[in-house]
Amino acid sequence: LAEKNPTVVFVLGGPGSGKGTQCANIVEHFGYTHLSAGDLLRAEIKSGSENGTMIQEMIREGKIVPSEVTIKLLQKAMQDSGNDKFLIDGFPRNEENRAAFEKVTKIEPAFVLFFDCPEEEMERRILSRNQGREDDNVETIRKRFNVFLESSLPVIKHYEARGKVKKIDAARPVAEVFETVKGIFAPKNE
Ligand code: UP5
Ligand code: MG
Repeated sequence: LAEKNPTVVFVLGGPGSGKGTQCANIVEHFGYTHLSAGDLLRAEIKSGSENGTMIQEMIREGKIVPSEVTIKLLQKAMQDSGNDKFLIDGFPRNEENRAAFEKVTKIEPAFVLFFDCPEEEMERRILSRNQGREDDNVETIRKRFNVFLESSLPVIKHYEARGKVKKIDAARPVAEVFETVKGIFAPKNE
């Protein structure tokens, strides 16, 4: 995989910050393949895999699934896609995820999109989503927020220190957020 020198963009932000929504827009305009780590894990539960029960329990508790599991799913999805440009949405979620991904894949992200959004707005969005996700209840949402602050923000800090983070005000309407996102992906012909 690394020999192909793929372009990887990590798309990070709190639960409900709009990662999936904006990734769908980016795919449409810029030819990336969207890989949501959460979606891959949920598909793994549905497929009845031997890890399914463990993954389901961790998601219900808002906990971070062991890196090996998530990285395997991401690698397979990257290989199967045939593409060489990826939006990796919702991963890495902690320093261990980040270090393991680099070690295993030898891939460094081109940059990191960080969707910054206040907690009240994220909670409002998740509670009105209604897609039957087992983690979309007030109790689990609180846990997801805490894990984000404690474990995921340090990953963003890591990349910030390396000048790789493009922070976006994600509290605005979808179309406005995408205007900003477009400016980051659009080729600049100066
Ligand atoms: N919406 C979106 N943008 C909006 C806007 N600008 N204005 C108004 N509404 C907006 O959006 C959420 C909702 O808000 C939607 O209804 C949307 O229409 C609306 P969405 O785009 O779905 O936000 P997103 O950031 O993708 O929210 P999501 O809930 O998917 O984020 P999480 O990070 O919580 O979920 P994820 O699927 O990544 O992870 C779930 C769990 O899986 C984790 O808690 C963890 O347990 C596990 N996990 C791992 O263990 N490891 C991983 O690597 C990844 C996940
Ligand atoms: Mg999502």
